[in-house]
This record gives sequence, C-alpha cells and structure tokens, in this order.
Amino acid sequence: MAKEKPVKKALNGRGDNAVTPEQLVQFYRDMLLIRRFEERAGQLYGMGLIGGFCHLYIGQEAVVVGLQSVAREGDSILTSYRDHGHMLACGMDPKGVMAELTGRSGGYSKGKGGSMHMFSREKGFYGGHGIVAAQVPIGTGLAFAHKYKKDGGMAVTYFGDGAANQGQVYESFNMASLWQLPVLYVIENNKYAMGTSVARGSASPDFVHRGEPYNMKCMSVDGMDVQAVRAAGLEAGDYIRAGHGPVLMEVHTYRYRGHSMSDPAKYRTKEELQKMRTEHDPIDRLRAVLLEMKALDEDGFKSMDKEIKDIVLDAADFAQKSPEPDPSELWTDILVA
Ligand SMILES: Cc1ncc(C[n+]2csc(CCOP(=O)(O)OP(=O)(O)O)c2C)c(N)n1
Ligand SMILES: [Mg+2]
Repeated sequence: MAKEKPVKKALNGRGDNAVTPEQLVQFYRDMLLIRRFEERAGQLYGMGLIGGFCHLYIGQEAVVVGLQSVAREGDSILTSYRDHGHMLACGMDPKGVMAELTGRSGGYSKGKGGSMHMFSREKGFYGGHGIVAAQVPIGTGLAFAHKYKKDGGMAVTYFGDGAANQGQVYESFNMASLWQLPVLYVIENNKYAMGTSVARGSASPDFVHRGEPYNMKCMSVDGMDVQAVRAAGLEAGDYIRAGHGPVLMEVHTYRYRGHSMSDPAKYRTKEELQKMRTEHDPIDRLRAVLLEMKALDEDGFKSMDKEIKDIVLDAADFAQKSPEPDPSELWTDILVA
C-alpha cells in the first residue's frame, strides 16, 4: 500500500473546489490534533495544572476544520470560550495554547488570559470570548473593517445555540445585512447551552431560519461530516467574497464532554452520547472514507497517531516547564482608557 503522502500544513488560500485525497488526509490530521490536544488538556485540568474554566471542543472538530479550509490569509476568525480547536485550526502553536491554559509565561497571553482569552493577530484569530455572544458584534465590526479597507477578507464568527438567543446577535445581523458586510456567522448547534437543551431554551429551534428576516443567505449543514462542512464553506465563502453580504450557517454538531470541566452532564442520557460517538464521530467517519479510497493505510494512520501524540506531549511538557509570569507582569499589558 502507498506510504502516507506528505501534505501541506497550510490549507488557507486554496482556490480549488475539489477535495483531493491529500486534503482529506490533512483534515483528518487537523481533527486528530484537536481531539488529542483536548484530551490532554482535560488530563492537565484533572491534575490541577489548569485553573479556572476549561471548555473542551471534543466532538465538534469537523466544524472548524472544514470551515478553516476555505479561510484565506487575512480573514478574521472569532469564537466563544470553547476556543482551543479554533486556535489550532488557525495554525496557532499548540505549545503556546497549552501554556496559556496552564497560566505560564510562554502562553499566547503570557499566562495572564487563560483558556478563554487568547489572540493571534498574525493568524487572524481575535478570541476567545467568555461573554456569551460578545464575539458576534466584534466579528461584525471586523467585517466592516474588511469592507472599509477593501482587503478582500471576511470575518468568520462562530457562536453557540445558546448564544443565538442573545439580543446583540440580531443587532449585528441587521447591520451586517444592511451594509452587506463580508461575514460568515456560524451557529455551532451542539444541542446544549450549558445544561439547557435547545428544546428547553429556544422558542424557534431551527436556527437556520434566524437570518431570514434580515435577508441573509441561510444554510444548514451536518457538522459531523467535514466534507459537507467544507462544501458549505466554499459556497458561503464565494457568496460573501463576491460582495453579496453575510451568510448564516447553522452547523449541527455535538459535544462529547460536559459544558466545562465541572459539568457532570446529567441533563442528557448516556445512550444519546453513545449514539453520537459510535454512529456520527467525525474522525471515525473520515477514517473510514480514507481507508475506502486507500488514501491512508493502517501504517499511515499509526505514524500519524504517533506524530500527533508527540506534538501534544511536547505542548504539555512546554506548558508545565514554562515559568509562571513574574509578579511585575501584573502591571503590564493593561489597557487604560
Ligand atoms: C452574557 C453571559 N451570560 C451567561 C453566561 C454563562 N454561560 C457561559 S456558557 C453559557 C452557555 C452558552 O451555550 P452555547 O452558546 O450553546 O455554547 P456552547 O457552550 O454550547 O459552545 C452560559 C449561559 C456568560 N458567560 N455570559
Ligand atoms: Mg451549545
């Protein structure tokens, strides 16, 4: 069987629509990195090395990997506190992300921000927002900047099903549509807002319709299928970059872990979770596709597992060895209005 082919790390900026086997292998690798990174973060949290809140993205990997594959250099990416996967997909360094989780000086915010507050202007990642839906108007503002500067960029603004019920979301939709801003709003519908199911918290649970009163193009996608997400992303990206204004995309996904590390997730049945894991897991699904098309064989998967394991181990090692911020750092990086 063919050996694993070398694949390009950077997927941004490709103009082609067809997905090559190499790209699918890259999607698998990117999803696996997020999964293993998150599992390790969960372990470090259990060991008391990560303080505060920590929200894992396990189960939702196909969403950000599929959409990031259509992002281009210069685009702006924003999301909520469930942000580790988005940062990795943007190409941020796993060491810097993990060290921020452990509150060390080698972290993206020098250990002073933690899990929910990381940024990389270089990679176009604008947070990491702990206030539910706060990233939506900010993403809309960044989209305004892209249009104003005529730089061809778009803002991809991710938020949850719970966040979709916040008022500021609809003020943003109105402005974005009125001014035809280049913004992709992605509702990651993982079925729960903390412990509240969509059925209990949303008067209209089909979020895909929420953009219709604002004359926005609306799309609904299977977020457990990375190829479907990418295809939808291409369509949305073409529409937005052609100057037609914003797109709302509802992506159906599922989180396997609790809302945050302190959540025993008693609001759902074990059977529901098990069904998603065994029948819809995005990584297993793509693995089956890759095996079927002979893009990767068992040895190829093994060496990829090892490569990812090493990256995550290095990140965890760095995150434990990097020193804590010096007390004098308390007075730096502070915005004084
Ligand atoms: C304005 C505000 N209200 C409440 C909270 C507490 N809170 C944190 S996450 C969350 C649920 C959000 O759920 P969802 O938007 O579905 O995102 P998910 O956690 O599922 O990714 C709530 C209510 C908050 N952080 N900010
Ligand atoms: Mg949710």
